[in-house]
Parts: sequence; structure tokens; C-alpha cells
Amino acid sequence: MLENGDDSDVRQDLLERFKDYGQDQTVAYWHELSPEERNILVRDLEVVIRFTLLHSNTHFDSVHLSQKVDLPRVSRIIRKSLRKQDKPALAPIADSEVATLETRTQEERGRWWGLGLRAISEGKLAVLLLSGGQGTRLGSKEPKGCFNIGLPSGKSLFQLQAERILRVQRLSSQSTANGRVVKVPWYIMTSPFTDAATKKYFQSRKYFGLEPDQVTFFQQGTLPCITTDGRFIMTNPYTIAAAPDGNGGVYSALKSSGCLEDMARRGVKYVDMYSVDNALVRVADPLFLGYWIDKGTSCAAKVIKKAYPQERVGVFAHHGKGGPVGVAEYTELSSDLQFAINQETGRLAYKWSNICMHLFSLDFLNTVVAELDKDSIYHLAEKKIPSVDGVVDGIKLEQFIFDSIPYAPTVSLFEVIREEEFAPVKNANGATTDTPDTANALVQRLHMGWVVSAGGSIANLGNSYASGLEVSPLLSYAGEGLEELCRGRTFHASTEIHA
Ligand code: UD2
Repeated sequence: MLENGDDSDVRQDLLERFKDYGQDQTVAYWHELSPEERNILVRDLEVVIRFTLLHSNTHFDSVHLSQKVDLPRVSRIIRKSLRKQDKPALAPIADSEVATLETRTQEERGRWWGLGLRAISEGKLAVLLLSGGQGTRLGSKEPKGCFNIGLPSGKSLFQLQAERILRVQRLSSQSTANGRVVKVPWYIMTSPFTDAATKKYFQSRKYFGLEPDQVTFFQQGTLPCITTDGRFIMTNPYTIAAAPDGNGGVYSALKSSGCLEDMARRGVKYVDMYSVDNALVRVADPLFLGYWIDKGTSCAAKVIKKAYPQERVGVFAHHGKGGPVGVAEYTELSSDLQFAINQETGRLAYKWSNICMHLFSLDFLNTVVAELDKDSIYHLAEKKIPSVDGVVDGIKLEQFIFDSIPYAPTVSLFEVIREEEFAPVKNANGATTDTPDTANALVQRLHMGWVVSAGGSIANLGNSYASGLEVSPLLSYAGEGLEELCRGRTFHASTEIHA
């Protein structure tokens, strides 16, 4: 802090430090700043960097972040990420490398389901929700998990996910001799955009029936937004523009927050990581977990066949022929590869899509955190960024959750049925795809199928695509256990069947 306004030595020291890292523009307006603004800038440049969090339609008041910005680390990230990398050419994933639907037997499904429930009953599974993203495309100011997609119950995405965890806990306890319920730890990664509102939402709804001590919130990091030549962008003369460091920020956040140690203390061996904006996400899926335990690999991901070349999903691919498995994000896949066709099958060559449902061993997470930090290569998201010099062409630095996969010695890819497990909520209603309405319709159609399969029937079905009904997750996780309730009964369309 500046004592009695004397700033020459402090300014000199900061100027030298930031000059060393090519960031002297951060103190370029020093002479114009009031003593109060100088204090703000000095405090932030010295200990933490005060950010104006980049948000397209609302600028947060500059957020004072608790974590220190380590200038050498940030500079290493900028330097290595801006450097042109000669990435190896991508090569498709062969069907034989995927556990496809056709290749699994009923016996295997039953065995995997049991294996998964047993691991959960032994407290070996933790669930981690990636919930730091902004709901920009959805047009919501609230964290996406708070969003009500219009189901008969009016439940938000957070509530649906919390109730699926409760259901899995019950199923897992029923699978044990002593029937003891083991609480699945739920780690929720937020960002400065979503942290306060998310915590308030859970507290005001009493964690949807979960125990508060099984829910842990932790924040991902933020990074300065930079110009194309790597210089911090100043939002105003004493504030640096910044943004969350991508959902792959989970790795450094797991370490800096102490959550990795907390997981070890709880006896966690497996971590199920997923994105908030999938209305059909099978959180803590015993089938997926059991399959993966059976395979014994370092990490696993659920995959579905791509619906069309331009679908906004990452695709799994080899980094180089015979190289490690990774994911090419839709924002980085050339249109040639988007449309490339496998000449033998006539199908898309890059068809195994990432739906942001991952399983990692805690052992693997403990090693990959260090490797990702050492390599420090981030994705560059080009953005128009408001700055002290007007709107400039800037870059947000992001890591992706799947950046860790190429470091895994072994990877398992598990195909699932799109209609059962993938209902993205990305865009506001009115858009063609991935809206609350399309997700609502997918949920109700799936659950209607469950009820009919269990011997029930539905009255007053409209002829609209969205007709169907809703089954509370507390009643059934994947359509199981509905026979007794549904057989011979008629239910009204667009209602929720609950316990
Ligand atoms: C994600 C996947 C994409 C595909 C698609 C399916 C990534 C990087 N891409 O694309 O391959 O699976 O979903 O719908 O996963 N998030 C954070 N912090 C951030 C940014 C995002 O926690 O800084 C969370 C966000 O809250 C959400 C998830 O990550 O839960 C995916 O968010 P997104 O909207 O950035 O990813 P999207 O839809 O572009």
C-alpha cells in the first residue's frame, strides 16, 4: 500500500517487475490516477490482480479475488500458449476402440451396475460438477444450474442432479447387506461469476435433501485477458480485464483448493466429472462406473455418435496416427475434418462425440495436475474485449476438462444412447437446438417410455413433440423399479410422478 502518497519507489519496483514481463502498460496511466485508484492498482498488482470479469452483457464490479496471480506462471502460460505449436495431425477413433452399445451383453450390464453400486457403497466415488461457466448463450444471469427448463415439476438442473445423487445413494445402500446409506461427496466448481449465487441457491433450498457436509464448493481460477501479442488488457486505467480459466481450470483449482487432499481423506478413488447443462446427465452412474472399474483404466468418457457434422460437441481423436487419445473441440475442428467421411462405413470419420461426462481415478488426477501446470498450454479464445483503448481484439486463455486425457496411459470410451443421456441446455428458447424446450421434451419423452415399459399408460398426450411426463429422480434413476407403481395405471401427460 502507498504510505502518504509517496509512490516513487513502489512505482519503480512495480514498473520494473511488470516491465520484466512485458506488462508495463498496466502502470501506464499512473500519472493520471487518483491516490485511491493508485492504491487499488498497487494492491492488485502486488498481491492479487483486481479483475473486471469479462462478461458480454454485464460487467461485474471489479471483483477482488482471493487467489494470488503468480506473474511468472501467468507469463509462462501466455508465452507457451501463444507459441505456434506444431500439433500432430488428428486421426479418427476406430469403432473397435469404443465400448459400443452392440458389444455389451445383458450379463455385463448387470455386473457393471452391481460393481458400480458396490464402489459407491464403499465411499469410493466422488462427483464433481463443472459449474463456473456463464449462461451467456442461454441469456440467463443466474448460474445455469439454477435454470428451470420447464418440466412439470419446475425443478432446476441443480435439483435434478441432486436428486439423482440421492437416488443412487439409496440404490447403493439397498445393494448392501447392512443397507447403510453412504453419502456421495459432491464437489461443485464455481467461478467468480457463479459462486455467490450458487451457494445461496443451495443453502436456500437446504441442499435439496443432501447433507451440507457432503457438498463442497470451490472456485476455479481466472486469468488476465490478453492482446494477440500477450499483453494484459486494461479495462480501465487501474483494472485488468480477466475471465475464468476454462472448465479445465478444475485441475489447478482442485490442487489450490485442497479438494484433492479432501477426496483422499474421504477415501475417494474415482471422480465423476460432468457439465451442469445436460438435463439428462446421469450423475454418479453405477453402470458407467462399474464398466470402468472392470476395465481398470486411468480415465473414461461417455460418447455418443455425432448427429451432424457441425454439431457443437468435441470429438474424440488420436493426436497423430497411433498417438494418444484426446478430444478436438468443435471450436477447433476444421470443417474438412467435421465433414470427413469414413470410406468404408460412409459415416462421419470423427463421429465419437464428447458429452462432457468423464471419470478419472484420483491417482491419475494427482499426477496430471502437475503435468498440465508444467506444460502450461492453454486454448486461445478470440474475443472482442472492452478496454481503456475501446473494444480490442483480445484473447481469453482457457483449459478444457479433456486436456488431461492425452496424458492418460489408458482411456476407456463408453457409448451411451443419446436420447437417454444427452439433453444439452445451451441456447435460449427459439434457437434450433439445445434449448430448455428441446431438453424438456427429451426428458419427458424418455420418462414416458419408462412408464409405458413398466406397464403404465398416459392420457391427454398432446400431439406436440414435447408431450410426455416426468418421473422424479427420487423414484427412478434410469427407469428401474417402476413396475409396481405403473402397471395397469394411467397417468396424465405433463405431470410429475413422484415418490
Ligand atoms: C462442452 C464441451 C464440448 C461438448 C459440449 C456438449 C468442453 C470444453 N466442451 O462444450 O466438447 O461436450 O459441452 O454440450 O467441455 N465451465 C466451467 N468453467 C468455465 C467454462 C465452462 O465450469 O470456465 C463449465 C460450464 O459451467 C459447463 C461446462 O463447463 O458445465 C461446459 O461448458 P461450456 O458451455 O463452456 O462448454 P460447451 O457447451 O461449449
